[in-house]
Amino acid sequence: MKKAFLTGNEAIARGAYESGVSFASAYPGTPSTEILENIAKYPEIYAEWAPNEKVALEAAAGASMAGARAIVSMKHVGLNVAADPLFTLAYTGVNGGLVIVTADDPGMHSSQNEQDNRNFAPFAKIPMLEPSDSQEAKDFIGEALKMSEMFDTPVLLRTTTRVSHSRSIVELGKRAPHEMRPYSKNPAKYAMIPAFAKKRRWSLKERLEALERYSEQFPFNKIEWGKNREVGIITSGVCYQYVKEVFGDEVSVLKLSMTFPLPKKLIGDFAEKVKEIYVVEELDPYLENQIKAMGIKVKGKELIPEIGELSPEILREKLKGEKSAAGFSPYPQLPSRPPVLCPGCPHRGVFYVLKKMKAAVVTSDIGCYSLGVLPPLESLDSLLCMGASISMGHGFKKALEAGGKDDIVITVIGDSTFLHSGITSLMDAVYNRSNTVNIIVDNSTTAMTGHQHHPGTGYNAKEEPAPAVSLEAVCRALGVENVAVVDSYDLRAVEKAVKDAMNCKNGPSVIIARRPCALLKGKGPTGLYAVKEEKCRKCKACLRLGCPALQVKDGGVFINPLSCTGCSVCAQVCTFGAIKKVGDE
Ligand SMILES: Cc1ncc(C[n+]2csc(CCOP(=O)(O)OP(=O)(O)O)c2C)c(N)n1
Repeated sequence: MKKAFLTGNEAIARGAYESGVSFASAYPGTPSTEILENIAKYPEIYAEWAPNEKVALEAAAGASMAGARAIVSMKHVGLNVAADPLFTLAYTGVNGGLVIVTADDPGMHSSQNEQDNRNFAPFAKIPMLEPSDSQEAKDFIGEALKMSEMFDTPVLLRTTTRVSHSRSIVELGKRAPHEMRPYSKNPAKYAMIPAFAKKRRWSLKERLEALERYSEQFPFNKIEWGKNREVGIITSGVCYQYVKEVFGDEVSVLKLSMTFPLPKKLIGDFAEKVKEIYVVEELDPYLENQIKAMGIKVKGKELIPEIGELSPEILREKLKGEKSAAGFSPYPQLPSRPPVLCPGCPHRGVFYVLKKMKAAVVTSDIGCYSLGVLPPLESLDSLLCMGASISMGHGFKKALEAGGKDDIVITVIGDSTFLHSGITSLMDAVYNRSNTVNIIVDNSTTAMTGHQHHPGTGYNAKEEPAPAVSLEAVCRALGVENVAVVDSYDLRAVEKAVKDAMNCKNGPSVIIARRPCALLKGKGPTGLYAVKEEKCRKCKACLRLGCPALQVKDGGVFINPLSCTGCSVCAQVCTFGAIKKVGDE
């Protein structure tokens, strides 16, 4: 038996491969991104980046309807975007097995909110599995596909950051090719007009009852009897690892792997045999509330925090009263290092210009450019969800106008985010005649999640050439009359474009500030800039760019040659001509 040391995400990809999945779709989002990146490496599986999670799920639903085994993956907030097809998919069911992976981010390492997507399972009436390590992550994909086909239902597989990104040993198997199931026309199953949906609602109820019986037998829902039966702990996912690390076999544990529908009888049996029960779970009292509703007395959230990630240290403190001397951080003495835009980031100059503009508001979106909210750039006012910048700016502008004001409203959105959900917002601004200034900061990639391709980059998920959507053509086709394209590194051009757009009164303007991300291989700027000490007045105006290559030394500024990319933006900002390209003079 071959073994490998895999992350949860790599193991999920391996599980898809071994289980004969032939269609995979996703939109990137931490901590889920590497699932599709790894699936794309298998030539046997068709893999694609979709423009957003709703499209990804719908495409996977189509592949499943055709009879293929399909997988779709996304981060927790991605499931909000995909919620519309999700809820009705529970009614239609599947043909080939369909797994929906939702990767949650307790503690918000890389997210705008903290969301416990286990709640989606009972809400959408879809069964759910929760792996607690990489071996289970791989195995549960096979289990989920089997369950999906057996019960004619999509299945949710929910991970969290620590399962997605931690490595553990996985036994590898061979690919078991899956025969395409034949598709036969059946509108009563696949076309959810009310008359058909009403009937499917009843079969959905029967399916959930059957799934609950299945959950009682599901071998990965298991009791591990400890040395004593005074204390029993019910847990799932990564929390199972924390419980084992802290208590070993001191206590008895009911490990739930199928967390919807719950195996009520198994839980009841366990409860009868232990004296006191604790529910150890991250985020919401999801298990706790359901177990309490069964009439079983448990302790949970009165002891264990419902905000942020859990850890063995937190459990030790809350359940054993043992305080960790070092606190919860292994290196509490280290200063915190907030994230910053990279040296050479093309977004930096745009924010430098925006800070000078007297706009009533600059609504932003989600991407690397969100960092423009922080000092020293501080040019952004809002961040809500992907695609919200243009629509929020539109609403802001209309509200100002209703109050008799004509102040400037600027919006900022990335290229991947524009294609994800910004297009419809811009359509709204055109349709409803909003005089907003909309800047698409186009760095030709989905940088924030690690450089994934999107429909505008000219390449697909397998790095093969693909048709590239033209952002300017899309904007013009939507009816935007004022579309300008500028080089993000050219501060004068950016400033002129913004000022011109601010004077336009015939609907929304779009400025596409374009420059590839400086970290894209072979696409970044070249050269090196240095400070001419004799010309430097030590005014430190260049530090307002917040470029990590610019450092204070002996009261003046020094450009670290190891970090400088040669983007030239600092040289444009220096009014004394003290920053020069090395080799130019
Ligand atoms: C619904 C949803 N899906 C995915 C994400 C993760 N995510 C945040 S920003 C982003 C895209 C960033 O790309 P782009 O807009 O091009 O900006 P860049 O980071 O390249 O500057 C992604 C995928 C999210 N926050 N919300």
